[in-house]
Amino acid sequence: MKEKLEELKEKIMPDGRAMILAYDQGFEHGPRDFLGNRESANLEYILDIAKRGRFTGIVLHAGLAEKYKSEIRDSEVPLILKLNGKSELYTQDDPYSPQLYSVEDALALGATAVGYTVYSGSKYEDQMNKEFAQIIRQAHNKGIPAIGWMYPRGKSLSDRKSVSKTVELAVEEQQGTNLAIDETPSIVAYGARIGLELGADVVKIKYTGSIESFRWVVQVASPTKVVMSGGSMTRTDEEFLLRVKDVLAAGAVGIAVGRNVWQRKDPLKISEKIHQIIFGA
Ligand code: FBP
Repeated sequence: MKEKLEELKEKIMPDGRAMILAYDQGFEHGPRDFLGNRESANLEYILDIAKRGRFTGIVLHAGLAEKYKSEIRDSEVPLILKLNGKSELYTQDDPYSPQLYSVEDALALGATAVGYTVYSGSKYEDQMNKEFAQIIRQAHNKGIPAIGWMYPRGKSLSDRKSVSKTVELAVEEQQGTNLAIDETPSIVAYGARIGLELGADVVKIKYTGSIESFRWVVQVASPTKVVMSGGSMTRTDEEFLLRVKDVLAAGAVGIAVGRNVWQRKDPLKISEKIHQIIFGA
């Protein structure tokens, strides 16, 4: 199984680099994310970007993965099946994203890897830690990599009260910056570290605003690999590309992003530039 695990890691991270297209936003944010580029509501359009843009993986929930199983297989873009999810319609201070699918489901759909979101800091974090730990164990038993969307959030963070030493540090780090509390180095590093401690092969985390601070995050997550999450579309291509350069300079293996690619007028153009930065070609 160890060999298979290494082989599948190499598939989503050829030459140790990752360029993953995230497409679970239809569930997480809803169709509002598709309004600016309405073609993006269609998986065939997205799959074409993933294929021609030379992405090393595409993230989907099981519904689309099942409906487009043969198209995904024919595209040869590795499928990363997201096993949990929640909508934004019911908002609560402390989020919980329940497990909806299993590692077995992922294998049946031909997935190369599985993904799961953990909201560390939420009052439901124990439940998510438990689910993700179990998923990692099952995935590794089957020789399939597990990616953690490590997104600390919840009332303990948003209140910015002195509930923990980490939140105190994070509030200090916010001074004089535009960083949201969940983008501060202390919070992002803690989320990344939990991913490592749980056994994730890769953690997907937010950018902390500088190469130096991101380098620390990569260090505390190591040997788990780090990919940067995209966030909402930046004003210019250059702004986003600079972030990609920064995280690579800090030791990340790449990115796992969605809106910054498929919300743009010309997704293939930016994909080409991202590929150039990550793979040098
Ligand atoms: P983006 O690059 O579009 O931000 O996607 C990354 C992602 O992690 C998605 O996989 C997920 O649907 C979304 O962000 C979650 O966003 P939020 O931070 O708003 O919950």
